[in-house]
Order: sequence, then structure tokens, then C-alpha cells
Amino acid sequence: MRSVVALLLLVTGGGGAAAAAAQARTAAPAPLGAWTPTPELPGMGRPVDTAAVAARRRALLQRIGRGIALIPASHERDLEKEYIQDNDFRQNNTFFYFTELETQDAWLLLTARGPDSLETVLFLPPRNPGQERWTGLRLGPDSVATRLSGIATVLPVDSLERRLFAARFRVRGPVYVPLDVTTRDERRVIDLVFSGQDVRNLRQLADSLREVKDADELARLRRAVDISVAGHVAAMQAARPGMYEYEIEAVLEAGFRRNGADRVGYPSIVGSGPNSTTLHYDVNRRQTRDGDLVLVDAAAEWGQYTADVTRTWPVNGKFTPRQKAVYDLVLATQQVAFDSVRPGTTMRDLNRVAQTYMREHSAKLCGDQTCDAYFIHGLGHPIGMDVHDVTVPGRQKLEPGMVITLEPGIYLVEEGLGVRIEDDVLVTPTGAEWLSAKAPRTTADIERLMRGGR
Ligand SMILES: [Mn+2]
Repeated sequence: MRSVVALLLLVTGGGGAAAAAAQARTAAPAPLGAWTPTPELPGMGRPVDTAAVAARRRALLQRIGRGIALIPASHERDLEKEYIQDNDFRQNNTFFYFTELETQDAWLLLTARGPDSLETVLFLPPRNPGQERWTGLRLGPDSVATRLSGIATVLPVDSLERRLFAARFRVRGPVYVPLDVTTRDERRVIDLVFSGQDVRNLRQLADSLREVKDADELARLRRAVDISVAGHVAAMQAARPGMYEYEIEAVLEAGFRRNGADRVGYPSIVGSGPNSTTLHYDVNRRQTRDGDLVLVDAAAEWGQYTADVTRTWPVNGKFTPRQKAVYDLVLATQQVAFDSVRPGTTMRDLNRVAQTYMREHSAKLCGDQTCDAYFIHGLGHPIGMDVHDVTVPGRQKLEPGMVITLEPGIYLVEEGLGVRIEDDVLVTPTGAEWLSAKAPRTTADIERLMRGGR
């Protein structure tokens, strides 16, 4: 029952007394500014960047040439059947990308009859005041929706089938639908209207547009990253030997929420001691002991976009020489990978650079084998609306505007010693920009921060 409209994020301007108070309560630094709420939907909506979504729709239609794209919105999830634990609604990413609307049960229809004949129609369910007592205000097929969405033609959803039949006979070319996320009811409509037509999955086409982030997406990602950093810093500052992993998780996620996170981007990993070597450990029930390393892989989602950040630190605030040696090799490997990021390189190239560096600088650190034998996952992946965002294949050339993670690690199971350092990086025309580096990365910076907190 979340919001209706999402946002144009303006990280400018003052946030008023409430925001100032919230910032004062927050242990973490970095005031995050305020965003402009949508007056028609108090406490729910965020403004849509109507120019950005219109440009994305145009880009899609240009790729289609002649044809139809039909994209259903997500539906409210069922508390009794689906065991939802955060919100009972999150928009599907394809619908969001082309609308930035968080409204449910809607449809978006795009038709292209050639490069100069593009049409967008948004279908919305009628408003229902009785239901809105439960759900809060909803966007309906009226002038408010037209203004907030920037889509001129907004129709009630009961006219959907009629309009689709009209489009079917007017527009030649394939019909693109995100087939992998359509429900049985949606398929019934599509099969009814487009039987015998060339119906294709929209995902590949739509996902390829999402690889390079536009300015609005980058603003959302930066904000998600800043919020995530605030949570990591708060967790480092609060950590003490003897704390349970879930207590650290609580501080971390409080840092996210206090700074406006919509939810976590993925289940928070807080792995101490031996758990630091389990890549996707998210049970978080162990009690930490003096001398443990704690690996925290966690990030916030904001405005539909999520960061992906990992820090590893000693629970008592001081690295042992052994921990520092392993940590510094991971850190140097990450730095070498970062220094190699530039347009035209590939994830496969970066992987090779990282693996080679780690192998050649292992000395006897990891025993008989070189340490790259314990770097058992890929170097990184794109982020965006999905934490493992639309995949840029390993051999595809990186382009400015792509955002990737760099996350080398070494996991020595027998020692119960795992280190991963993960940062989010924007590919720029000349190289790369760290987005998450405000969370301390070097052992000296981590120790300084943790000392200051006690
Ligand atoms: Mn990751």
C-alpha cells in the first residue's frame, strides 16, 4: 500500500524542521537534503521526472520502429498468502522505468507507427473512496494523473481491451510484452487481443536501455549509496565485541531508514568470525567475539534504486597484523581494478586484472596456494533497480553512465577469516568515480572511525 507517484529527486533546498531534527538524531554524517513531495498525495507520492521517462519511452519506441509495447504494473501483494515483510507493493522495474509511477493495477501502452508517430496511453483503475480508507490515496484516471505522470492520455482501465483492439488493427509490427512478469489475468487479455500476432518478450529490449543510467537514475543511485554509507558508518561506530550480529544489523538498518531508505536493497549480510567466509550469510544470529572480523554486505533502496556496499572491519576496532595483511591485499586488488575502469574495457578484462594482481602479490599470505584461489566469485556486476541489475555481458564494453560494483574478496574458511570490500563505481568518459567511498575503506580510516565512536 505504498505510494502512488515517485520522484524527481532534488537534493537541494532545506528540509524543514522535521528533517533537521531527523538529521540531528542520526549518528551518521552527510545530511541528505530534502525531496519535494507531491502535494496531491501527501505522505505518499514523489514527483516523476516527466522529461526523463518520456525520453526513455521515445528511446524504446525508436528501437521498436513499428509495433506495440504493452506493460502492466505490479499488483498489491497478499499479506496472508505471500508473507510480505516490507511493503505490500513494489512496482515492477520495467513499468517503473518508463513511468516512475508506483501505482498498482495500471497498464502502459506504447505504439509506434514510424519514427514520427509515437503514442503513449496510461490506463488506471478508477478511484474507490471506500478502498482508500484502507490503502490511502490512489492515482485515478483524471487530470491529476495526467499532470503528475506527464502522460497526456490517461484512461480508465476498463477501456483497455477496446483500445488494444484498435491498436492491433492500426499498428503493424510485433507486440512487446514483459512476458516473464505477466500474471495469468494479464496473459488472458494479451491472448484475447493479440492471438495470432507476433508477441515477443519486451525484457531484452527494455533491459538494454537500462544499462547506461540517465541523470535521474544516477541521482537516485547516488542517494541510495549515500544512505547506505550512513548505515555502514553507524554500524562501525556502534560495534563492540560481544554484540550479536543482529544488533549490528539493527544499527545498520536504522541508519538506512533514518536517512529515508524505502527498504533494504537485499537481505543484510552481517557475518562475524567464521560467518565472514559464507558469501550470502544473512541469518545474523551469532554473538561476536573479541578479535573477530565482521563482514557487512548491505545497502538501502531509495526511489526504486539500490546500492550494494560491503565493508569488513574488526569488531574491537583494531585489525590484527594477519587481518590487515589479508585486508590490504583485497584493498589493493580493488584499487587496481578501479584504476583499470574506463569506457571500452569489459568486466572480463577487469576480472582478469584483479585476479592477476591478487595472484602476483599473494606471497605466502594464503599458504601453499595464491590468494586468488580464495577469491571465488566475480569481481562485480551492474547495479540499478535490481541489485544484480540487467546484465552487462562479460565481454560487453563498458560505457560512461554504467554503474558497477567492484568487490574482490578472500575467504579463508579454515581460519574463519573472510574479507570483502565492495564499492559502487560510475563509469565516466575518462575512467571511473567512486560513489561509496565515503564509507572508510583503508584499515587506518576504519580504525580511526571506530576509535572515535568509543
Ligand atoms: Mn554485489
